[in-house]
Parts: sequence; structure tokens; C-alpha cells
Amino acid sequence: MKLYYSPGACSLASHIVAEEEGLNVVLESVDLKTHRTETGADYFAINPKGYVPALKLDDGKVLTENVAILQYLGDREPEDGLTPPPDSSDRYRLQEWLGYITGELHKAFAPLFKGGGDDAKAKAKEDITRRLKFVDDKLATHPYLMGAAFSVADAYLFVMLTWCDEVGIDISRFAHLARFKDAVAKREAVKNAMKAEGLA
Ligand SMILES: N[C@@H](CCC(=O)N[C@@H](CS)C(=O)NCC(=O)O)C(=O)O
Repeated sequence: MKLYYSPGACSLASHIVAEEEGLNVVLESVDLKTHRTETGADYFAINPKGYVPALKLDDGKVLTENVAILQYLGDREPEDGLTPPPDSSDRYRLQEWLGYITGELHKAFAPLFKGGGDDAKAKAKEDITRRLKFVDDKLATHPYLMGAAFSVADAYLFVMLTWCDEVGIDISRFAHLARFKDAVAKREAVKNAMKAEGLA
């Protein structure tokens, strides 16, 4: 498999999951301005949507969208428990979290990264902070989003929290989230993925 990524982008979540599971995934970085990959390929020819992540499977098919790629990678090693079994009630809970992260958190960062005006940026920070408060409350009773064990949703949430640092959203006011971020940052797989992307 090959993961198309950009350092520190949302693709870091998939990278972390691949590391957690020790999957044989080749990495190829993408310049999101030129849409060329590190080997000079036209990224639009690989993923016409133009954004990362994209996962080229061993049969040559290309999978896109964080929520799909994260579950695909998690399902490669079911015994690791990063994705609950298909059809289980926990699997729908995982999808609920992935939907929240992608739709309510990830997308809310757009004005902050894509040169929104001051009002749009302030509104984005307000929205993200309110949505993080919801997550913080949920993390009051268990270490990870799904309970006692780390899941693919935690990898995605972690990346969102690294973005908070970049855009000046202080998460120290959220004790459970801050504790979560510190714990996830200490995971070997997370350290390896961040190092490989030049982030640590
Ligand atoms: N809906 C997509 C969005 C992915 C996305 O926003 N990727 C960003 C990096 S975090 C990107 O590549 N942006 C460059 C662009 O949109 O051209 C997903 O969840 O996979």
C-alpha cells in the first residue's frame, strides 16, 4: 500500500494508524500547492480531488477520505482493536466519532488555514472551541474516545489538537483533552509518524 500525505496534514492520522499496526505502507509526500508528489507524479491523476490522504491499495485502486482510509487501515489488523468489529454497536459509535471529527472539527479549521477574513477566523475558533468542549466532557470518564483503548478516531482527534497549537487555540483550559493529547503524543507509533514527517 502507498499513503499519499503532506507533513502535519490530516493524513498524519492514517500514518499513525499504519505505524500502530506495523503495516507495510510506503509513504509518498504531496506538495499541496503544486499538486506534485515527491516522485514528480501529477497528484490529480492519483486523486482527482487533489487533497490528502489517498491510499493506493495493493490492487492499484485508490481510496480517499479520512474516515474511509482510517477504517480500512484499522481493519487490516482487527486483533489490534483500533476499529471495532463491523456491525457491532461500537463500530457505529466509532463512525459517529469519525463523522464528528471530520464534519464538525476538521472542516471548521478551513478559514484558519485558507486565509479567511478576521471575522471568519474568529467564528471558526469559537466553533472549534465549543466543539472541543463537547469532546472534553466525553473524555472526563475514559482515556480515549471509545473508552479504555486507543482507536483510529483518537489518531484523527490528535491531529486536530496539533492544529489547535498552530492556529492559537489554547486547549490547556480543557483538562481531559490536554491529558489526552499528552498521552497520545507519547505513543511510540505517534512519535515515529511525527518524526518521519519531520514534525519532531
Ligand atoms: N474530505 C477530505 C478532506 C481532506 C483535506 O482537507 N485534506 C487537506 C489536508 S488536511 C488537503 O489536502 N488540502 C489541500 C486541498 O484541499 O487542496 C478527507 O476527510 O479526507
